[in-house]
Amino acid sequence: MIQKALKVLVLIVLAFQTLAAAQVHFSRVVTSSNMSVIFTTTPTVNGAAIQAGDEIGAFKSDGTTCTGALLWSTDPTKWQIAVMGADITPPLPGMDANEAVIWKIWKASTNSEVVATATYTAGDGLYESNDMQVISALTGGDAGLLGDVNGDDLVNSTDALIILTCDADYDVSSFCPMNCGDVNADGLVNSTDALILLSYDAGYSIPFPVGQPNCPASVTPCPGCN
Ligand SMILES: [Ca+2]
Ligand SMILES: [Ca+2]
Repeated sequence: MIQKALKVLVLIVLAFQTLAAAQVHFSRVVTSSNMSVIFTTTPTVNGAAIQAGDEIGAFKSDGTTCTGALLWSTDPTKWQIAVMGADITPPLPGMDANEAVIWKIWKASTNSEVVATATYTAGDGLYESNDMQVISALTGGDAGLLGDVNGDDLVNSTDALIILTCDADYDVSSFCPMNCGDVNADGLVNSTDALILLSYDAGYSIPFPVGQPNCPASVTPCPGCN
């Protein structure tokens, strides 16, 4: 009797876990053909890693027909999305052969969608039934402002503090990889960049385009990003 009650309890808990982790935003078509796309890194929006509960959507080139949806989780074994192809009989909308996939990211925290750019290490982003493609980077949002590491469109001492915190190896992974933090473009995000930002915030003239959409394409993340 107790065993049975336990089993029911476990089922209820599992059901609630499933509810909590539901994919809710993007509404995709379901057809009889698809290709798999695997992500090898956490996508970013405005330079900050997306969080569990955010969603990735694949779209036809019209940008409105959703052909794939993925609820993001921290488990890399789940970083895979099925992108649906069009059916002929009966006709169902989906990707056409050689049609470019458009990617979007939905941020649960702000309930906002952004278009994202993918870098492929296998495949080319053109739909092919039964293909398997690999995306090594998916970056969404605007280019970001140099120095604005928390993505609030302001460059101030808060950004400097985040960089110093990261440099001191405290976990600030929600702001990583923090490309906009490499203010002096030396490939590193560290206390030198924080000092430059504090100088900028204090109104000193500095020889870097802080506050401009000019973030480096890649940086070596600071210790608090790992
Ligand atoms: Ca900021
Ligand atoms: Ca730097």
